[in-house]
Amino acid sequence: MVSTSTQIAGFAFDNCLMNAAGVACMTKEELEEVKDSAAGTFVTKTATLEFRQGNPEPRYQDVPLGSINSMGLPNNGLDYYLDYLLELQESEPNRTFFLSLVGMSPEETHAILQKVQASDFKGITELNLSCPNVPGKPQIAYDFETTEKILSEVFAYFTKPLGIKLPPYFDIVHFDQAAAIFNKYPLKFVNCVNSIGNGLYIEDESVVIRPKNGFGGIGGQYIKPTALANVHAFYQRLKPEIQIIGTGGVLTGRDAFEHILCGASMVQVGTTLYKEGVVAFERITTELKTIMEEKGYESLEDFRGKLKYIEE
Ligand code: RRO
Repeated sequence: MVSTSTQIAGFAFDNCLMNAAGVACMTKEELEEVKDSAAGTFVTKTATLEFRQGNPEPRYQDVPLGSINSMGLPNNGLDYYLDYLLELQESEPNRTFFLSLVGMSPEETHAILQKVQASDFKGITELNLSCPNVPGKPQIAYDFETTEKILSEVFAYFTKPLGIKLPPYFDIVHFDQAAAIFNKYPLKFVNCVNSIGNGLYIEDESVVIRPKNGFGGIGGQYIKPTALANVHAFYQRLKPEIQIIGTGGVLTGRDAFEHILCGASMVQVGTTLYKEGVVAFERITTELKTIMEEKGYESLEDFRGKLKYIEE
């Protein structure tokens, strides 16, 4: 009997696969589809305090090895997602769902988190510190001073389960510095990684998305080695109470297996879900279970974080 069940922040999920924020999660209809698929749970599109139209279209493009996007944080506003999650708590009391959010300023982030804190929401909150696509707004988690200030202020009032969505880091010193900050706070998880920010994809002689003259976040096959490096770097550095969610380049069960081997407790699917639809969850789960069976693993605990190194 092979199981891909997992836990995050003490909540149980019957499958470790779910959507990545931004894909199949803008509307209740899309969220319902993920909820009723083989996925273990869902996360909402990152919500701001108010509705946002986002950047002009075209702003997302599938490309052969992945995707490029500059959506610009379009979303239906916090209340839309929070009200839906509060309804689900009544109709699906045995399941736990994720709410993604961030403000357009630190003040707005606090206003949103204070609303969530004051609400009856019993699920898990993911604070997105890594949106690469709002013109003039840098990816927050590349600025360690701002990140630390936000976290210290948030944990002065926020007592519900909270994790953060991170951008990919590319330097060992940055892994060390970021982990040292995160270890000071009662975070339940870090999610590695958001898209690799500000790539450029060209077809013939032109960019393929309108905003920012074609610059956008890269997802899919391109980013798996970077995602795995971030998952494992934080798995090695964070205190055990902070779990890792692995996101980036998950096309197959083998990709999910590698994320878990690097330390992930939950694995998110973005570009592949966009390209294939929710049937991807069943396929990837079956592929992951087949690998586990071949290796004699019954649960994720049997191999989570057990990446092997080449000894001297
Ligand atoms: O909406 C977006 O442009 C977007 C966001 Br908030 C994010 O976190 N990551 C991404 O690739 N796109």
